[in-house]
Amino acid sequence: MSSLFEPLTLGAVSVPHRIFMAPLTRMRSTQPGDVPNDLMLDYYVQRASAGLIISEGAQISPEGKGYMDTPGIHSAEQVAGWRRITDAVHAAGGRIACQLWHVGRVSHESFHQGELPVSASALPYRNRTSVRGEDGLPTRVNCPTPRALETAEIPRLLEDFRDATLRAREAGFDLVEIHGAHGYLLHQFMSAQSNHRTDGYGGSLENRARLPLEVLDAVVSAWDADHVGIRISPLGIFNGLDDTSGRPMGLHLAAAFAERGIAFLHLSEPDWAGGAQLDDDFRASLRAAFPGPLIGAGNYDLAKATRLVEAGFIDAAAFGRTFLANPDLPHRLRSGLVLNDPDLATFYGGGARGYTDYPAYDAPRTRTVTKA
Ligand code: STR
Repeated sequence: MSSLFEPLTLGAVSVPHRIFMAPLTRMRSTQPGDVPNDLMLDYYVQRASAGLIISEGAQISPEGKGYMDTPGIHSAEQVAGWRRITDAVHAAGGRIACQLWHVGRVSHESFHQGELPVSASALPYRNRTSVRGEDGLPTRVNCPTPRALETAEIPRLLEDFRDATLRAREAGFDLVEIHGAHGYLLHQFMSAQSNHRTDGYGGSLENRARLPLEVLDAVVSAWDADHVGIRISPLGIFNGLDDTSGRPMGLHLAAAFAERGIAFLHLSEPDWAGGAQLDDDFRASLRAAFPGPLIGAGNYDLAKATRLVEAGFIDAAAFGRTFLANPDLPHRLRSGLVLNDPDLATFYGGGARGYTDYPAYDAPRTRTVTKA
């Protein structure tokens, strides 16, 4: 039996095995209001056998939204919707973390009453997002050049993260995960390519790391370090952002996370989006900088997850597309069963098709064989 099937403790939460469900945007919340609904409840309950479910990104504020029909975690109605989901996941024996999301510039003015999305700096860049088209279906559009957040707006942003954390607690989540990856707001501050600020949040590597760490401290202050994790993607090109100082930034952050004793660090590897594989040297330095629970993710299969856990580089493996297509993934991996293939056409938006209709593996009934 591989160590993937051994229990693990992440801060305040103990899990029975190390096969996690990665955060996956599915764009199926109820409108208006970006409210989690019973279709989402069915989807998460079907996947409750995960060691830990990490929810799809939930925007911490209306400003933090970047895609059509993603759920929020900033209104009472949203909290009520999530509460039904977390109660049902717990009743099914599972655990679920809330991913706190602010997309920054990966957004569109149609989500903000014509106002521009915010970022570290007002730099033109090339990327696309999904908005509602005239037919009501998601349609891809170019992201506009954002406006730069004023220094005086940062305290309000930190307050939004604090409020969202309080709401996630109220909604019954076991943990929160800050989305610091994939070219969204916090990553836009980390990268010297997207951050040209001249205040205390730009310039040196320490300054570019300031906002992510202040956000982390704000979130911890609304709960405690034992309930807070963060996801980063130090290497790779995501959402029009190229981070050339990813290695030193990743190691600087990992050490700062370790100092704070947070529940986990979640590493998203570049190869899920067609990037290079992480090398073992970088894995070893990250592990040395962050001795706490480390979750790895990025187009893993069982062999890769097993190797990384057994080598001590990570403690748990999160599966995205594989979990999306296989609601009973831990059982299938443990028993070496065949896997369903994910259907790309139904990833984002729509209803039950390609969402709650992936079948669990039907174990063939044991036939009573009558001996002659
Ligand atoms: C990037 C990584 C992440 O953290 C969250 C998302 C969810 C929405 C995805 C996005 C992804 C990649 C680009 C997508 C977008 C929805 C529409 C957009 C696929 C996976 C485009 O098609 C350009």
